[in-house]
Amino acid sequence: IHKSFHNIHPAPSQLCCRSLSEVGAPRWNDYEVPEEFNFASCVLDYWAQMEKEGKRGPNPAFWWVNGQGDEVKWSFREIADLTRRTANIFTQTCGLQQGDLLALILPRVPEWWLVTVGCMRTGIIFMPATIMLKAKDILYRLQMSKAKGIVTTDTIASDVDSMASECPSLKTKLLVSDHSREGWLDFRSLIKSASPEHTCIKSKTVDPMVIFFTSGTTGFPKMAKHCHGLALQSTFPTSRKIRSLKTSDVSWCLSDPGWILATMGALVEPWTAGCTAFIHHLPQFDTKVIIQALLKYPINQFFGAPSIFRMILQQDFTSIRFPALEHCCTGGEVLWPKDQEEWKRRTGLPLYDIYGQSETGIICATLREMKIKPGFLGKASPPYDVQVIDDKGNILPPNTEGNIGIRIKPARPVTLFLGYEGNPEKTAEVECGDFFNTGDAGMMDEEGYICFLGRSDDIINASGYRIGPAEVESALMEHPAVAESAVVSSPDPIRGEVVKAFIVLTPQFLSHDKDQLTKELQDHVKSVTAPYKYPRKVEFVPDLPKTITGKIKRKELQKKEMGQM
Ligand code: BCO
Repeated sequence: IHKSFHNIHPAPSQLCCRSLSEVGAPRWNDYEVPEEFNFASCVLDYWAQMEKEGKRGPNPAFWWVNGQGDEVKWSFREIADLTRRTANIFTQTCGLQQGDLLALILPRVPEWWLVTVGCMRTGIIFMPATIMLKAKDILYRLQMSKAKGIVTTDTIASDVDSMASECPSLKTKLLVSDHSREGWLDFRSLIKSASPEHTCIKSKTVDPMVIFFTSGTTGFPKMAKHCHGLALQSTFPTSRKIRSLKTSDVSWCLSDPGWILATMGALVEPWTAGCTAFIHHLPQFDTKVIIQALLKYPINQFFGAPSIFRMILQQDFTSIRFPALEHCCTGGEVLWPKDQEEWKRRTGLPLYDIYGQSETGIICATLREMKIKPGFLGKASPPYDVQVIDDKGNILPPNTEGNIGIRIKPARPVTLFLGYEGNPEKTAEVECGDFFNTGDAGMMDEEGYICFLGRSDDIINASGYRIGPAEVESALMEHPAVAESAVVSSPDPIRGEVVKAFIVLTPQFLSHDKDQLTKELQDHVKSVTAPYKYPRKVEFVPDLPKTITGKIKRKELQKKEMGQM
């Protein structure tokens, strides 16, 4: 546990091409950093080559269904062809270049996978975001990033058009739709005529690849920038033991394409293993559809946030056997031991936990071969050296509560984000001595298992969504009924936590019906920002607790909410 990252970190070497000559999935050692790495050429094209040589089975690499009878199945060779075409659309038709930023706001449609790999091939930095974003969220992202391009769908395109004049950097708009739209390039038509000949860039492992927007306690989301090395983590022997995916597996990761969980769990991880990434369009979350899909399709690997498992367990069944399902994995929020037990009791399957952040990829995991310790996340996942630290960055002894930290000195792990783009102050804030401070409180036992004990700051994790209170408070303040508000986390039996707003009303709304006003404020938040952030609980209060300097004491409200006061 205490071994220094530096001592086990060999010198970078040129390894990328080596993998292509090996039989078996491309892999690097847990701490090996090749000088050059590109997921498209090193991993995806490898599997396409294996297919060509008859060394991979006939199961598809990608299998998409929409529940209405439509289905897309692609082999690795087809994906290689289609993503090369996508790369040519970006560089030849759109004139985008390596290092340019592209906003990627799509639901679970096959084109999301093409755009992601197309960006990797060209070195265009993609910025995934959820389709739930509203106009203001999108404007913020386009302006913050100075994105040169956007790929999105009909529902978002009109918002983009309405604010185009405020985004001077935005030159290219690509629409994924069956209809055309003035001023937009039609992705589905272009891909048919684009050339399938494209040479993947020779990216350095440390060259930027992707930016995830991630919420903080104050202000609006920050841009966590990752290099191509992020995708390297899934090739490491230890990471491969998390789910032990085989080429014959059918893996379903339910995450919305806007989150790092989808980039890693629904694309990088299954394709590194050469297996099938199964996707259900699922425009609306519906537990019954999930259960039906698990019964109908040969899905043997299932991955989603704990809330999804809890919601399935809410359904009226005492026992269920999903015919193909072998392994279930969860992450993104706290997994409670009682849900793990209940899932095992009713489905016969253990539920394995992983832990990570938008800044990190997977930090800890309970590998398939490890014993599950209920209430623990698992152990450090290489290349991370994870320690529980105090506020100065000193390593704490076992069974002592502190902050979960990742060692960054003397060497920064290549899978850790490069920093918050354009925000060196915030990047410096999360560094603590020789460690990156996750901001999560935790404890490690004598065996190296780590447990999660909550956030050290005000960030809310509601059913796996990381929500900054300031974002919700700012949305509430736009409503004339709100004089002041304070947003905190509130415990919830299904979603783990939900957003709760304490609201001081303006005088003219004091006499309004409170239930009606609650609904109006919830709808208001859903209409001005991504709806997953809306306060599921609202309490009207005469005033808010404040410090003598007038700062709202969120912590006090939080403690009250947790029943600790
Ligand atoms: O609850 P309501 O029905 O009142 O509201 C829901 C939706 O109906 C509503 N909505 C959605 N689109 C809308 C809209 N309203 C207006 N306009 C629209 N366009 O908004 C609310 C959405 O809330 P939700 O998504 O929390 O609820 P839902 O649909 O019940 O989904 C439940 C979950 C569990 C499927 C969902 O919460 C979920 O997907 N959670 C997991 C998130 C996740 O994947 N996190 C991982 C992040 S990455 C990470 O942590 C790093 C790990 C390595």
